[in-house]
Amino acid sequence: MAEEKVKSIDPATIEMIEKAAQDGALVVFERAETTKACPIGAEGSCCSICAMGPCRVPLPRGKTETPEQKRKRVGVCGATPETITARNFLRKIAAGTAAHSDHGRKVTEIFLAVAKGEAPGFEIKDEQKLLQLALDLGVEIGDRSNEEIAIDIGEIALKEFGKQEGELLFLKRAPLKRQELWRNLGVAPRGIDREVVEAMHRTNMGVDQDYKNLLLQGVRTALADGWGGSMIATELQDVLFGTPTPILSQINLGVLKEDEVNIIIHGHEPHLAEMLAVVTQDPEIIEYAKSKGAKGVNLAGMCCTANEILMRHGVPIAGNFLQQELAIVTGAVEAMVVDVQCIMQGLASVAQCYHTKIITTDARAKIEGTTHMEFEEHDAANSAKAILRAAIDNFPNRSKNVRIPNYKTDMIAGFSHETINYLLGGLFRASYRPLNDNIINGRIRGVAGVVGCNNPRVAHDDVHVSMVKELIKNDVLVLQTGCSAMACAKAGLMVPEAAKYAGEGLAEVCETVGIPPVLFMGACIDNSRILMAATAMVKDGGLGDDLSDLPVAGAAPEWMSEKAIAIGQYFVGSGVFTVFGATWPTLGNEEVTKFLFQDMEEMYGGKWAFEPDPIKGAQLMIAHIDKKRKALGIDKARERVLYDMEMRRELDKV
Ligand code: XCC
Repeated sequence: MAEEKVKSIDPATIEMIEKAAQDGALVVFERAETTKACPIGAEGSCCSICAMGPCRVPLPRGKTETPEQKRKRVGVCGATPETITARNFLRKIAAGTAAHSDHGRKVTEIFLAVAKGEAPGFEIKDEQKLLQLALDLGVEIGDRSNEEIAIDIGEIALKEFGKQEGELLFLKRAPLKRQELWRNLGVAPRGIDREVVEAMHRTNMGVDQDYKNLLLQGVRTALADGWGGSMIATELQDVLFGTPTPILSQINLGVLKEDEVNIIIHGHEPHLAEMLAVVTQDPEIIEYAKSKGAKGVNLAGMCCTANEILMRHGVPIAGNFLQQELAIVTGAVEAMVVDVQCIMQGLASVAQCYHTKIITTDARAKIEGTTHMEFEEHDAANSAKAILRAAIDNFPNRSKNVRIPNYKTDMIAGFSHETINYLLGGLFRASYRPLNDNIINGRIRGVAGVVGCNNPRVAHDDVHVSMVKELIKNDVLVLQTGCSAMACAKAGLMVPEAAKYAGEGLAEVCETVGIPPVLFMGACIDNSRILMAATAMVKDGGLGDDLSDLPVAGAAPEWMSEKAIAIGQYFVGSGVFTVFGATWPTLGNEEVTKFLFQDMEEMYGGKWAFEPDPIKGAQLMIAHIDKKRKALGIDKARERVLYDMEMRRELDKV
């Protein structure tokens, strides 16, 4: 008998998959078994761009292809497999960039409304960051009010989306050498929307039919995400809702409460979640919950919205992407409140087996068969209260079929780029110097960003956790966002005691500074924080003069969303070696794959790799880090790290 595939390493997930089966609820883990991935689409060899097809041009497996056969392996229009694969890849980047950037645009609109006094209930929380942004963007400070400054910043930010010429303003934050490289290659993005539109145009039938040229636009579009839409979102959210600082919380389905109204906020944009976090505390709401027989209201997050309110308020997280339906399976969730992105339509069908109300709140994302209550940011508190009341009204409908898995793990989150700066350098001399010094002296071998989704094609959380453990064991400090961060938080890697999993050098630094070896940096949009942290390392000196010189690497070992491809591409375009697991969407074409996996390194100093085995993936990253250490001339330092008393005392001064 064939061995049954491990679905998850998370016991709460396993328990709820079993309950779902008993209750007759069809969840993603089961659908992934019945709906097999299309092998031709998975490797990027299917073109559905026009109605002469869809055309399928897969590699003939196991046979050597003659030049004549290769000449005939084309679409009806004559598009070569290279063009088809590259077009598909670019479209993923465009979609991912559009998603992050439309989030950024929405935040900018709210930011402007707050500055103009048109969104009561919200206010500018981080004045220091506001002023820093004003300096970065050339906005006059003088004796103007925060609101006046914010209006100028908001208007400049909004223009970045529709700008037609020049280049995105935040590109100037990158190391000078990187900026030059982008300009020389012609990939400095002009305006965010413009790059997405051009990507869609160029991949339309009969336009750009040179795969290298298509992939060039791929980098330009992705950079408009990382150094554009995503960075604008993170920066303005921090000003509006506060820049995260370390905060203790808990994660996993065990954060749901038997005797309270459980509301899960799921999706990506933080404004509704922010307001819900505030009005959940309102005595009037708590009284209302009590009038329905509940002890109170329990708010918990899911996916990236969870990361946003975790980072700023310590609101507990119910789970990551693959747990969204399972939260409903507990039978204890009165409402799942969703906005945009990563929201499975399967929620609607699972909710039919329980009493849970699925409430959509954004005009851009409705789901058939669910309740729509649009969030009105100009009347945010009342809008949020109406949603809460609808959830509370549903509490008496809860059946006896409730089982909350008894699993939750402590974690520390809130490591913004600014916080890392303070933690390492101290409040009065905030700096990345101690990090750079510890990299140079070899206690820390390098830094890895491990990010991205869950994918039911691989064992849930296992790939993230195995990769991250391997990295920290080898003295690589890990920065995390998204569902990957949640996987490792559930596995207990986000507390200082996790230093026991780290190599000796990394463990010493963590113990001295008082940080975990794995740092939770926020939502996927906050991968821009990792770009800023890496840039700060370059600017601090001693580790080369470009991002591509740093001993760093990136990974998204369980990715599934197009957004992950956009993120990976802006890291590669910024000079970072980036490893993806699970599946890879160009494997059907050797030339395109070779270009991404090898040739890009010569152009950008960064390149892609695909490795589904997490340990091998981590080893590729470590080998890359060692290669960079050698190029910097600091490879010998690690051999000398013997931790005598003098060195320990020096470390204590950090
Ligand atoms: Fe979505 Fe952002 Fe992926 Fe998780 S990591 S599945 S994109 S929630 Ni962003």
